Amino acid sequence: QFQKPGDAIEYRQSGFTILATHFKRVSMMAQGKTPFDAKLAAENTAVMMAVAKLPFSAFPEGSTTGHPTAARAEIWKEADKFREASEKMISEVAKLDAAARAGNLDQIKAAVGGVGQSCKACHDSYKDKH
Ligand code: ASC
Repeated sequence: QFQKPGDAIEYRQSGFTILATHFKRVSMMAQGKTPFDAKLAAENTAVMMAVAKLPFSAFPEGSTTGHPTAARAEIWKEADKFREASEKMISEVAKLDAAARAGNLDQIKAAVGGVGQSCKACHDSYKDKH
């Protein structure tokens, strides 16, 4: 699927960057730091829906050998738990997307919290601090 480990790393990091970029736009609205625009919120969550699962196709075993990244070895040692954590994030993103499509700011605020927690939970276990 990926020619070299570096290709997988670039792909998954790019995916997380896109995800975080569009999440930030929605969370800024949820925090009242930018004006709430229901259509814009839903456009951003649609991108999140499309992208959320993609990085998890790009964690081939051994891909950090010779390519140090923030990815911890536990990703592969606890592959089932890592998959569960990824599925949790994806389901939280789906809730946020539903809230945005409904144009419900209170639901969006709650769902932004859920997505943020699911990002953080995975980082705490599987991402080196740097
Ligand atoms: C973000 C972002 C994350 C999460 C995390 C939540 O906006 O880029 O990685 O939220 O900080 O705790």
